[in-house]
Order: sequence, then structure tokens, then C-alpha cells
Amino acid sequence: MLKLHFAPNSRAGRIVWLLEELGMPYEINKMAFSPKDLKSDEHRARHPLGRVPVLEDGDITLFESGAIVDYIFERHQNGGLKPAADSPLFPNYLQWFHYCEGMVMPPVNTIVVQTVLLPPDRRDETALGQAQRLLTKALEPVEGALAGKEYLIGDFSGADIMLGHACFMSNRLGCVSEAMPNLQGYVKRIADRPAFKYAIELS
Ligand SMILES: N[C@@H](CCC(=O)N[C@@H](CS)C(=O)NCC(=O)O)C(=O)O
Repeated sequence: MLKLHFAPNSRAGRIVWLLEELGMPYEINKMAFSPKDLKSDEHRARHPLGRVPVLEDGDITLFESGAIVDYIFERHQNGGLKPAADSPLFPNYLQWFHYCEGMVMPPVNTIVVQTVLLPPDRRDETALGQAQRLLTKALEPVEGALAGKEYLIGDFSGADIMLGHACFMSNRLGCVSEAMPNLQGYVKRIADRPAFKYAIELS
């Protein structure tokens, strides 16, 4: 059975969300989002940086959320929520799937560091402002892509598991403004999905 190593309020929520959407059985190892759990020798043996998510499948260990999503589709779901390579939807699927970690999450990470993780006396307003501007810019093409669509490629897909989760987090950080009505509607649609609710409330 698949085993997911999880901490709340993290990208591990993407994998819970996916497994719940697919109705797949899995075991979960719930850790605290704290150095005591994540940087323990036991967890570093699974992920050299002591991060989440980590998925174990028998003797296979994977520690990158996008790779985990794709692995589940290819090894366990015969494609799953992913268009076939010859589908006209495939190029857009790939683009938005990878846009998540490539373009949206870097400024999200900085904003979380500068507003939550660092003690107030070590926070840097300039770095925070830059990251907020960068995130707004990175979200603009997503706003455009969602025009007239419920989900990123039309139907719900693995691209939403990745980038939809990042858009939800961006909204939580106050970076999805009223100037982005398509994104606001998208975040609401995602937040209303029962599997997403389950994942985001898991602690
Ligand atoms: N690109 C990686 C990022 C993994 C990552 O940074 N996870 C964060 C939680 S969202 C983490 O474990 N942070 C703990 C730490 O940095 O100590 C992925 O998508 O899996």
C-alpha cells in the first residue's frame, strides 16, 4: 500500500487531495510541521532535506510533489487525471502542472518565510514586497488561462492538484486580489471540493 509522509499546511496536502479524489487506499504518517519531526534522522533518511511530501511504494521512495502526482497517475491510475500525450489538452496540462513549482511557489515560499517562519526582528520588508509583486505577476497568466473555464485545462486534472493548491495558498496569503476574478472563482471551486476540504483540514 502507498505510504504518505505528511505534515499539515504543506504541499503534502496535494497528495492527500489527489489520493482522496482518486479514492485510493493509503497509509499516512502524520508529522508536525516542526524541525523535531521533519529534520529527524528517521525522516532525513526518506528526504535528504527533511521536507514533505514523501511517498513510499514498496521499496520506492519519492520526494517531489509533482513527481509523486505523476508517479501515482502512471503507475497506479493508467494516466488518471492526466490527458494522453496525443490529446490537444496535453501541452497546456504540462505547462500548468510545472508552472506551479517553477513560477508560483518560489515567491510563495519567500512570503511564508518573511511573514510566518522568521521571527519578526529578522523579517525583511523589501524581500517581502518583491516576492508579493513577483507572485502577482506569476498569477496574471493563470488568471488569463482561466477565462471561461472551470479548471486549468477545462476538466479537473492533475494540473489543478499542483497549481490549484498553489493558487489556494496564494489566496490565503492575500495575493489573489479582486483584480483577478477568474482566480477568485477558481480558488472557491477548489475549496468546495470535498477531497480538497478533507486534505486542507487534516492536521
Ligand atoms: N519542491 C518540493 C518542495 C518541498 C517543500 O519545500 N516542502 C515544504 C513544505 S510545503 C517543507 O517540507 N518544508 C520544511 C522545511 O523547509 O523545513 C515539492 O514540491 O515537494
